[in-house]
Amino acid sequence: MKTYHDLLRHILATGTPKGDRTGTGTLSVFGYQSRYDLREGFPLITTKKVHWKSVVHELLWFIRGDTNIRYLVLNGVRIWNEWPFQHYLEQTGQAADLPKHGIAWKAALKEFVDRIAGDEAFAQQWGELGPVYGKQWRDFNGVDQLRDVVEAIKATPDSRRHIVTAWNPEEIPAMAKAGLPPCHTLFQFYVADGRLSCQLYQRSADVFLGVPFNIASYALLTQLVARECALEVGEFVHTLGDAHLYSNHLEQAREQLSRTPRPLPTVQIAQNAPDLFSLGYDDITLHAYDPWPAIRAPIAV
Ligand code: THF
Repeated sequence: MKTYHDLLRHILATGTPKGDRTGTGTLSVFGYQSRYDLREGFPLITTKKVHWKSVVHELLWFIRGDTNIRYLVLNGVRIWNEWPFQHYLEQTGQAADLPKHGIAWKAALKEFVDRIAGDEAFAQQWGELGPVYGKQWRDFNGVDQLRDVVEAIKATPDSRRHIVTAWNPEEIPAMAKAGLPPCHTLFQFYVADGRLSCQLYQRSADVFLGVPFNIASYALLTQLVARECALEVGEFVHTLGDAHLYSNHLEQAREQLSRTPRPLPTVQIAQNAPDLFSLGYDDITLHAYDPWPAIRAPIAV
């Protein structure tokens, strides 16, 4: 995936060392745009293995308006576990005794996640991320933005107002408590020549760990909405605000850049699949994904 490699190279070459909320330190640039032509294949990064199952479940979880990690945990998706876990540790006075990513912290995280899966009442209390993406997409102060945007694309494809925003200023403090304010802040759809394109404005981009997921997630969303509106796919335009490589991801980024990209996979949606709002995991299949091995890196919480 040349475009993604260009972004990695750009940050390594021109990024400024910058501190951040998590205390990890980053190399950062401000303002960057990539374009992925969805007609050329599905833009799932091939130079490291991306956990596709997590991409699909996370997106279906957003589409349903769910904000509790229990659905993700029950489906083997780990990517949101650290935030409610850290909140739980802080609320129960254990945070100081368990340094992040230490052995005891990891053991306690596993215990926490097992309890989210096994104990519904515990999950209700501690698995909630607050009014994050799913809530804002489906119920932004009472507005079902996702349903409205799909109806608007069908009714007035030329419109320049096909926007969904997750940035709800009033609810940012509630999101910051156990989850975090939305990184993928706002997206816009665009129809031309019978093709649906999508542009995402992402305020903050963890380029090594998060961005491969974000690209795949919005490319898939574009494909699902295109199907719903009987359109072909166009482009995914990815606009980044603070685009950064965490200081403990630099070696991994260089390792990835040493690998040659492979042909892109494709994604198929079952012919008999239900509408966008009722889609299930088995309705979506990835074909011909032949990535290089995964590259491990710690997530900054
Ligand atoms: N916080 C930070 N610091 N980075 C992010 O990318 C990020 N997200 C979401 C919310 N907060 C964030 C969560 N998305 C992984 C990937 C995406 C995430 C969170 C974590 C991750 O650890 N990926 C690993 C392992 C995946 C697995 O197999 O479970 C990887 O190797 O890709 C940005 O949306």
